Amino acid sequence: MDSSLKVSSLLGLHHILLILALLTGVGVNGHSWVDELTCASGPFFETDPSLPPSPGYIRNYVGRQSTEIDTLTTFRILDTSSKQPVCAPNTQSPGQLQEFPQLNATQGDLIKASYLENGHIWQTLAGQNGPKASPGIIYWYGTQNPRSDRDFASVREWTADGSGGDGEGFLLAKTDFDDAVCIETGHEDADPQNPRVGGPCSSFFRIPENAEIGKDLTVYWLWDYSEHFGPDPTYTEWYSSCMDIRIFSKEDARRMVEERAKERANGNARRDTEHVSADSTPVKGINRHIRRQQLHNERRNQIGEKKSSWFSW
Ligand SMILES: *[C@@H]1O[C@H](CO)[C@@H](O)[C@H](O)[C@H]1NC(C)=O
Ligand SMILES: [Cu+2]
Repeated sequence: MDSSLKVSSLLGLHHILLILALLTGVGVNGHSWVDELTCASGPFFETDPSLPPSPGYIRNYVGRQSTEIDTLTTFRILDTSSKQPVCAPNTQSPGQLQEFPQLNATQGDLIKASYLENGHIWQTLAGQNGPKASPGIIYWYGTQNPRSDRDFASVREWTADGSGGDGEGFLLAKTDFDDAVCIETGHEDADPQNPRVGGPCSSFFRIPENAEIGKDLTVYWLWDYSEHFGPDPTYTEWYSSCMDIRIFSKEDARRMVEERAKERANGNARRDTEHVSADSTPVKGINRHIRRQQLHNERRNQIGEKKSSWFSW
């Protein structure tokens, strides 16, 4: 209780800072990290678009309301040696703020991760990083043998069949950072051949079919941005996000989804939440404020254009 109260008041301060930031026109911007995780298949996949999604989050995620999200969440890796921890100091062990729980999933589920490109794509398209620059590649790795001292180099040795390196984990997927759809809001025309949708980018991976039920799957998002300024073997720039996904049996998952549907039907969903934090109303208010602001910016930037879109963070 004590620590959750502290967290609430801390977030309260962040809200005030965010309002100040919005009023003074300073954006919450920065690098890239995984903001949200959702199931794109399986029992937890929300097929009803009218229901609010309940995403899961990376370890110790602080929320986009936090003006410090960039410094707290960006973890830049400049040294790929075996001494380099794969996770940021505050995410080396499992842990979540109450408002930002971990994702729940079942064996074989497709997982969708969202992240903001924050200029890494549109600036590359605009040629600002040099003619051969690339937004890079995302690698997804998973293990059910988590270690707080897990180092970057040992993760990179893992392979899709699990035989690589120390054999404790798997390469789950490899995708382009640029999903060819997303772009930072306001830059929808950055690629004239391929008009973009303003908002988050997506990358997908699958939970292994043989993941152990009742145990977390620890997942590492590793973004190789070493071609930030074009190919250069002497230049290293990687980023990581670390997360835990709880693996449920299909039966338990279906039961949980049914429970939730019942609670909703009874109108109890909100009241049932264990402790609604004191500042949950400001969160909603700020989200509405951001939405209005984004909508306003979109309209101003894209007046008369059909493909206008905006996203609500
Ligand atoms: C996952 O399940 C736990 C209960 O076991 C719940 O507290 C948490 O909110 C769930 N996460 C999501 C993203 O729904
Ligand atoms: Cu960056």
